[in-house]
Amino acid sequence: MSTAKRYEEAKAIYKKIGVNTDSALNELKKIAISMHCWQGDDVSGFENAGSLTGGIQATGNYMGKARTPDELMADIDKAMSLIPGIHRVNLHANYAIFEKGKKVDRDKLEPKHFKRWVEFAKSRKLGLDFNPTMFSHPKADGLTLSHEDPAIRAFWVRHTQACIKISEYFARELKTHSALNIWIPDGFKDVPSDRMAPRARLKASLDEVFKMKYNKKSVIVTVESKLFGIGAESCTVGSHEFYMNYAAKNNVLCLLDNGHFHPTESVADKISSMLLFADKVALHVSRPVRWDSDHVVRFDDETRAIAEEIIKNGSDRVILALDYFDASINRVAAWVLGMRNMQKALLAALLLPRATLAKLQNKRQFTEMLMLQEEMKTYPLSDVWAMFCAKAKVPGNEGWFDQIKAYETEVLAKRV
Ligand code: RNT
Ligand code: ZN
Repeated sequence: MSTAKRYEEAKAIYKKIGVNTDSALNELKKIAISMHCWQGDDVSGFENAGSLTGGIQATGNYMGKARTPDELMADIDKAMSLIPGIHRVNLHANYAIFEKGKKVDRDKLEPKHFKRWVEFAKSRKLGLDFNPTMFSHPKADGLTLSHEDPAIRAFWVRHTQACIKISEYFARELKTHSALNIWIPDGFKDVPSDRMAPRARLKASLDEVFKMKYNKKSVIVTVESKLFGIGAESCTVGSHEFYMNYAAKNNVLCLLDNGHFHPTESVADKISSMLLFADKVALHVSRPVRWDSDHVVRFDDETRAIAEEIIKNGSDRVILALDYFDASINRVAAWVLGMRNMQKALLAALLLPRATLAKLQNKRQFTEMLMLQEEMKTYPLSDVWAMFCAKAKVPGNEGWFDQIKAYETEVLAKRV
């Protein structure tokens, strides 16, 4: 059956329960997801900095990892060509592109080091988001913005400020906001005897960063909390409570990464509470498997629950980015999978009879509410998804994987 025919039938089925599939497709088209550049090369960046540090880890050794800006950009292009819609790219500061012999340290980074990224984004109509890189560096030895040594703290303060200026440049050039996310790896392997001093230093360092003037409309600063990292199991300085309070008092936003909480905590549940006290909330959608493992985002219950909250509370209030790095599978496919899964989850949420479900809850008709929530799971989502992909001229089913296989043989396998 043709995609159009399937869509017409699905449309009628959804219409019976009061859901308009045409508006769902229009809404989905408007949602830009920030695709993280670091899935393409296992968070390596272009500084030849050596191994990944900071308590995060990309495991696996699949062939074809991008080694240069050209390779990474080509891989991003390939991935984006298989993802419906126009999205954004999330860069890290260690993806600066230097002219030969003109490498500078991270506190000296300037917009010009990201000119090629801006050209890349401009010609593809993509927005750019940004992240200071406070790991994989000699001055990031367990602590950064909360370091005991004022000189090291000052270095990372300067780095963060340099990044804010680069974000301003992105926003100016690309005429869309740039989200600037601050995450630090700071923490302690074993139980610290003083939790207050490092947190006080982090607070003072952030205050120092924000003494600078920047365009608050174009640069949306977010702060990302974490529960633990490898080698920082007993205490992370930038905990959720720390940043939730810091954000509230300093007019920046919280970023919730769903790999950064206790395994049974639900980030989906947190979104409405955050949005009652802030204009927006930022997310790193990831997939923690028993720990903050950063597996590829699946179309699973957790992602769907997050997507439902995004849709119910207004997608314009959520700064949406993905964050995972799986080096054990084809990295381009990993991007496509995660992005398409996030979009499918958003579409599933858009296709819920939200008003009816809310009414059932209000009237305490919990049996009927449960029944309807469950029945919705087997509604013909795939027929609507196929139409969304067809409109974007992207394969609507596993057909996209043929292009990954060809790219692997023609491009990735030759990177030896
Ligand atoms: C680490 C955080 C952080 C990083 C990226 C590379 O636990 O999730 O967001 O994944 O900055
Ligand atoms: Zn994250």
